[in-house]
Amino acid sequence: MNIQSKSAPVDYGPAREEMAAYLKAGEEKAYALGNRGPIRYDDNGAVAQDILDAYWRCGFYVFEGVLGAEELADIEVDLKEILTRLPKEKDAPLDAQGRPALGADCQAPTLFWSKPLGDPFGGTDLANGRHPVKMTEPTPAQDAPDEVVYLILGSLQFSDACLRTYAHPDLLAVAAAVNGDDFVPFSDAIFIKEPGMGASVAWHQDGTTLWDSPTWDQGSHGFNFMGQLYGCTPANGVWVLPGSHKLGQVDIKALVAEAGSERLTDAVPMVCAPGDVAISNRQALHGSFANTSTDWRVTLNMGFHRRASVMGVMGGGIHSAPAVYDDARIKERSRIIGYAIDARKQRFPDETPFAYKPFADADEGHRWDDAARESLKDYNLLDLSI
Ligand SMILES: O=C(O)CCC(=O)C(=O)O
Repeated sequence: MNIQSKSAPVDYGPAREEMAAYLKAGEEKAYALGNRGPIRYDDNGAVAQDILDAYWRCGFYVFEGVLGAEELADIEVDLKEILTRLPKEKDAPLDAQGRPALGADCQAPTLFWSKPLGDPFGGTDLANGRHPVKMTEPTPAQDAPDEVVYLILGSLQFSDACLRTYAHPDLLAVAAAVNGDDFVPFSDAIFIKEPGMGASVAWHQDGTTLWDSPTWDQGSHGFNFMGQLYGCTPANGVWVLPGSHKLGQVDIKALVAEAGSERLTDAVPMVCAPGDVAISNRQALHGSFANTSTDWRVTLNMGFHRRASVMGVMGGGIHSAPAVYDDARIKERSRIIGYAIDARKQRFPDETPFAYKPFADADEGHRWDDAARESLKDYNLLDLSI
């Protein structure tokens, strides 16, 4: 890893020792769960049933070694470009070199800022109040900037490399195995947890709309793939309460009170090497701590739903304006799958591309070119947010 960190070392303050013990114990528990390994298929070409079983048992799975060196190098090139194109400071129209800043001309929400090591959502009403408890906010180094970008939404419009990863054939095979052949997009993002600066994401469950549906089950609110450019550790990675995706809405305040801090008993980290991709059920209780470690975490989030979970449903309003999702909306938002498959085919011509059934059935092709790239501007206004 060769991107520079801007800040001096920091730690968790008075909780540093408890935190270190919690991280170590959590990692041991995570490795004992039996939910990690490469993506494997059975003799009929279906994703191995034991992988799916472990995913449904735990609510997450770590797929090891999915993204190869070439793909990671492409992503890193784009990441560095993205970092240099960020606004000079929050809401500035220009980057540090005086060029139009990334996302400055977008209508859709793109850049999310936080004070270094802060928790912008915890204990607020933001995002339908789904993050009820504020996380500890350790003290950043004196030389840290006032605010940093920790989340970029609509990320596939900013990086061809991320778009190509979105169409990784093994990942889309898993998407089909989990959400059905007619799976649809949800939302895409890059989480950036810079050493000594990266914000917390307070404990939450992602789903907002189907908890009381008569057809609710453990997969109703879909999942996120979390592709790791530099890997992730207990200190900077996402933690999950295993099995919580089956429980309905959990009482997060009660769990924190029971544990005596935000170090929830029984939660475990999703520990990944560079190129690993976790799949995380959106109903599972999850969150991440402020990154006081010396390691970068850059996660490509790629979310997918069952078509039946969004069709005819009123969106939850977090990622996009509330609307009832119909066939036309779903089709328009799904175009990006076609573009991503073609973009990947152009970059990795020897790989067998994923065949997305809804497009194959409709005999629809998508060509990734400059016009398609232009058409993706603000595509996340149409995120299928449930
Ligand atoms: O990457 C993180 O730190 C948080 C991810 C998350 O909360 C999510 O994807 O819903």
